[in-house]
Amino acid sequence: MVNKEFPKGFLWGTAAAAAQYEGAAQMDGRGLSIWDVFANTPGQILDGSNPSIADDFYHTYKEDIRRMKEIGIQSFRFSFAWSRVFPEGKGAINQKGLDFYKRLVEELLKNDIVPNATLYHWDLPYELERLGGWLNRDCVQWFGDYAELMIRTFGGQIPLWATVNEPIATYVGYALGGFAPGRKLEKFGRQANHNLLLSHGEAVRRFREIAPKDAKVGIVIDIWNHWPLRPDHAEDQALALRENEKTYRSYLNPIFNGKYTDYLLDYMEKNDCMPDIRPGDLEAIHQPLDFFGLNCYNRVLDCADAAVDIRSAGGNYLDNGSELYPKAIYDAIHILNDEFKIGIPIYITENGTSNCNEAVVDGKVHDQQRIEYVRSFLEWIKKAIDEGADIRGYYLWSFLDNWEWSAGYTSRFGLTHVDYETQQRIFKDSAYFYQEVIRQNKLLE
Ligand code: LGS
Repeated sequence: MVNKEFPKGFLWGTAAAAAQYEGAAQMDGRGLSIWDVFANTPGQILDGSNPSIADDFYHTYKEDIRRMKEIGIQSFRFSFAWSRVFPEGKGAINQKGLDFYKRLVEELLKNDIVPNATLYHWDLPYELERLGGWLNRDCVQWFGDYAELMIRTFGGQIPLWATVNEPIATYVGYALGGFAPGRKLEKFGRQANHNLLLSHGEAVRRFREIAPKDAKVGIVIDIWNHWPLRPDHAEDQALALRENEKTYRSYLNPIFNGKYTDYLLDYMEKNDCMPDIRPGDLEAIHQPLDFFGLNCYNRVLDCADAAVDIRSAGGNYLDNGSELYPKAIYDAIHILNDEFKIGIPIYITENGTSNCNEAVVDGKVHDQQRIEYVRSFLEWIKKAIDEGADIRGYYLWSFLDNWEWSAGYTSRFGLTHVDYETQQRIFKDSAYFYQEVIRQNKLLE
């Protein structure tokens, strides 16, 4: 008989980010972030919304934590809003902002929910962006000082820390313009990424100096592995290779191997986007970590011929238009363990799926596709564990529907439906499914 149980002590959680949950954007001295400003630029957010209210979690956290408890959530991954703590990104501390996180962490601990904190989940203080943001090398010092304050304040209470969530978002914000701050130059993207990695290294260095011994630090990276749509076409193969090198591998290589690959260096040289890399930088980035946070939602199929329909290769598709390919997470785990030989435990820090409209009928939301999605990803995670991968936990994105960056409120990822007019919460069917998974600590049929 196949053993369907997850290892004892496997941590079941949900993940969130400050800008997507908290709201209270002008409350108690919080400074603006680049996302507040970006969202108020016409045309940037699909539904023209901004994150100033979101889930109003700043005010509802107690009730939401009570609801997490009801589902059996064992750990809550959240991020600190840098501009709540340092309204100008540096200099004067906003005590009221820091106090909010003290209340939040206390409430989680009171409910036996393990806090898992991310220092940077995309919401750079706007005052720092005015100084060049991640393009200004001083960001290493700014981020280091901010990280130090948070580690000193919460190091004894929070066992799991991530420096940065998905560094690629910074590339999207500086090279492609699709995310805040909305800059559009490949060279900016590469420079911002390099400085962000340096800042990650600085936060790890400070962590080692001041954090209690049993607190762990890692980084969260998303792996969207690119595959050639037509495996026998050299152009598709080349495209997939290039995309992989330019995306997640451009972070994994410096962090775990202490170098940028020749492939990437050559690309940056030829495309006039080589960042300012100084002696000692790669050593500063390449530091031992305690765990890896893997975000994985899907794979990407690449085709060099734009006229070919990607779906022509077959496969399963969800109502939201994306492919359901749960093996993506198994492949990602293999990339980390076999290819990069990271040698540290992995937490799945995000996985989940969205819908535009999820009808509430008689007080219920029948989100069968989310249940299928989560079930199928868990199967592949379990297979990896059975084959020896050291995976310690799973964080479903997300407990609540929330403000989904450029998609605004149109993309619902929650186990809980949120009515943004009234802030009323309703558990979807998937919340009860997850409750049962957690209760039994095993794969369900
Ligand atoms: O909100 C973010 C989640 C949701 O989906 C979170 O803050 C990020 O860290 C992360 O990138 N997230 C995420 N990524 C996957 C986007 C999937 C888009 C599916 C499009 C369907 C047509």
